[in-house]
Amino acid sequence: MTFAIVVSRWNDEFTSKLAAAAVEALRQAGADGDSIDIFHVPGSFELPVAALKAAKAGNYDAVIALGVVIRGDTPHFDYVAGQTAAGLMQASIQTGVPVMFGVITADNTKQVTQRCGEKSDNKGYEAALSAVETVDALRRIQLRGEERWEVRRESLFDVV
Ligand code: INI
Repeated sequence: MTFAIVVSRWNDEFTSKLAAAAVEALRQAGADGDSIDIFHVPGSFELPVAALKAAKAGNYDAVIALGVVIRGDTPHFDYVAGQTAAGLMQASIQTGVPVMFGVITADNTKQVTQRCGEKSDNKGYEAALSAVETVDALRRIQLRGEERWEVRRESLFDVV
């Protein structure tokens, strides 16, 4: 499996931990260094366009988008968080390539810290494992569908 990790530089002290944990999870799942590419973008708002580009490149089985959006005093949070989530889903559905939502949306840095810990306490780690599981599920769906088509084709052939 090959993976693109797109990471926001905004709140870099946290997003770097998400990226490190994502790589750790992928390596533990059997991915080697050559099968993981990491790309940085300025903020979470730019994650969807980067994820779409990676998904369209055709060389990645999954894209893992990592960011941290923290609520402030203005409605800015709602626009950034909402559009980031919607854009990532759109990139995934539009291309058929799984795009993982490894974006922490939080009210404060304490909540963020709790989600940047070790293994399952880290949103990047969790997103990476979800990527592996989803790629595997999609491959099994594809194979099973092809097998079913083969069975149907053979039965049609018998009739003719
Ligand atoms: N980007 C984030 O990833 N997290 C934030 O908390 C954040 N805040 O708070 O503003 C943020 N803003 C930048 C935004 O993602 C874009 O990079 C910027 O608007 C340029 O398009």
